[in-house]
Parts: sequence; C-alpha cells; structure tokens
Amino acid sequence: SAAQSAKVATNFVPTKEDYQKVYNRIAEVIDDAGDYDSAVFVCRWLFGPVVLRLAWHASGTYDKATGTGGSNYATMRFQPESLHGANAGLHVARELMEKIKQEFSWISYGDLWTLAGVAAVQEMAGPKVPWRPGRIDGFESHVPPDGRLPDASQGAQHIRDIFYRMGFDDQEIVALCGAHALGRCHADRSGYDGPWTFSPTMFTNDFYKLLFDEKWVWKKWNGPKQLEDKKTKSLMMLPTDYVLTQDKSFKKYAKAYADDVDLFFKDFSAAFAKLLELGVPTQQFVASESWIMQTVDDQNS
Ligand code: HIF
Repeated sequence: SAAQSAKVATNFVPTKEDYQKVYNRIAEVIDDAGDYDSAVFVCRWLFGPVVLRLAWHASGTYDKATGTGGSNYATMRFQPESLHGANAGLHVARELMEKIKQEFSWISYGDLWTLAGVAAVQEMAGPKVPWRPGRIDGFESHVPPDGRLPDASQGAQHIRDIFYRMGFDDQEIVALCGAHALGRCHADRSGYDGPWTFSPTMFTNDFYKLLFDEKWVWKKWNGPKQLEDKKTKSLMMLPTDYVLTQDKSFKKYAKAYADDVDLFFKDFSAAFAKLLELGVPTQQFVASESWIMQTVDDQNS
C-alpha cells in the first residue's frame, strides 16, 4: 500500500507489531486459499502444510561444516534450487507467499517464509514456536548444491547423515518428524501418495501414535515403496517415517512422543525454532531473544 511504501522510503524499522501484522496476513491468505481443492480435502487450512514444508526446505539445506545453506538467503527463489527434486510442488507455497511480499515489501523472503512456517504450526493448533527476524535476501551464488534434503526411500543412516549435518541429534530428529501429522504426499510432486493422519490440518502427536498402533504393510502399487495401514488403507508412511519404529534410539523417542503430547509439543517447538534459524549469523538477528507471535485466536479473545 501507499502507506507501506512511504514507510520504506523513510527508513522504516519494523517492530514486533509489524511482524505480527505480517503473521496475521499470512494466516488470512492461507485460510482463504483453502477453498480451492476442497473437493479433495474438505478443509480450509489445506495450504498450511505446504507452507510449513517451504519453511523447512528453505532451512534444511544447512551444512554446519561449511556454514552454507539454511534459511538466511531464501535461495529457493532461484534456479537450480527451485528445480531440485526435493522441492517439487513448493512453487505453490512460494506463490502464495509472494502475495504477502507484495503487501509488505520491507520483509525479507527468508523472514517471510520462516514466519509463515511458524504461523502454519501455530494456526493448525500446534505449539508456539519462538521466532525472530533478521534474514537477508541473498543471490543465486548462494544456492546450495542439490542433495542436501532427505530422500524418503532411505534408512536410519541416511536420516542421521542429513540431520547431523545440520547439527541435530536423534531426539531432535524424532521430534521434528511429528510434523508429518500434517499434510500429505502428492503423486505429482514426490511420487508418494496419501496423508499420514486422519486430521492433516491439525497439529497432533497422531503421527507417532499411528506408527505404533496401526499395522503397516507395504503398499502394492506401481509407485515408490511406501507403507499403508492395514485396516483402512487410507493412510501412509514413508520408509523414513517407518524407520522411527525400527531403529532403537529413534524408537525410544517416538514412543515417548506417542505417549506424551505435551512433551512432543515442547520438543518440537525447540527443534523447529532451531531449524528455522540455521545458517543465519547471530549478529543479523534484530533481537537477542526470540519472540512468541500471537495466534489469530489469541488476538480475538
Ligand atoms: Fe516432509 N515430506 N520429509 N518434513 N513434509 C513430504 C511432505 C511434507 C520427508 C519427505 C517428505 C520433514 C522431514 C521429512 C512436511 C514437513 C516436514 C513429502 C511429500 C515427502 C516425500 C511431498 C509431496 O508429495 O507433496 C523426509 C524424507 C523427511 C526426513 C525424515 C520435517 C519433519 C517431519 C523436517 C518436516 O517438518 C510437511 C508439512 C509435508 C506435507 C506437505 C503438503 O503439501 O501437504
């Protein structure tokens, strides 16, 4: 708007309230977008999960050994990263976020995408995730190499290689994985198909519960190897999800999160907040401590 451009022109320094306005607009845009596709999924928050996936894929390229990748430069705007196989389908989320960028031109893409990830988790009834701004827009030269994001067809060793490279441990890996309670796989994006839970726009610990409570069998189809629940055949698990019940160390944490939703919420929040800050130099952050953004409901009550 004119008011916003005027602010930019006068060296506008955004406050927490300004970021809350962006958060609110993100929530509104995701909510409105949900009408499309309602034939497939009767739910307004249909776009929440793919927006969360954008925040994660923008951050999960981090390599702690070289300090490259991560959310700082929002390099997925550029080729070849936008075309990396793991990012198939994320243009949907980037295009949605572009609307918001047009309205709040002062926010960096990295801040916008990670704030959207926080909004997605919180608005889908997940835990509060501490967040703070400071990412800057980078250039094509900052694009990380392909192959840094996980391959769902692999096992425990691969998951560890990928997440240890970012600086996570087994407990944090398993805590993050509960986000697969949300959303679904799309045959035209990853090749996999179907949702993990019966409530894919509600943040719950159902991912872990279902892993242990259901009987999982290999799906008989022409697509990539994935599991389906024997009872309803309507849910799915990726090989990397199923490994959480097979690997001894992973299993211990997965069981704990299946049994204790509060523990899961607490640990997910910490691990996800850490994920979103990967690759951002500490001195770039505008605040020494992260902020808790309010949900739309918080503000209405
Ligand atoms: Fe995902 N993930 N993820 N993921 N992911 C998919 C979808 C989502 C992995 C593979 C896939 C995490 C870890 C891993 C979300 C969030 C997170 C899809 C399907 C695949 C194949 C994409 C499609 O077809 O549309 C692998 C191998 C991971 C390492 C174990 C994180 C922890 C769970 C870090 C995470 O937060 C979300 C949300 C989706 C749903 C997107 C949608 O469009 O509905």
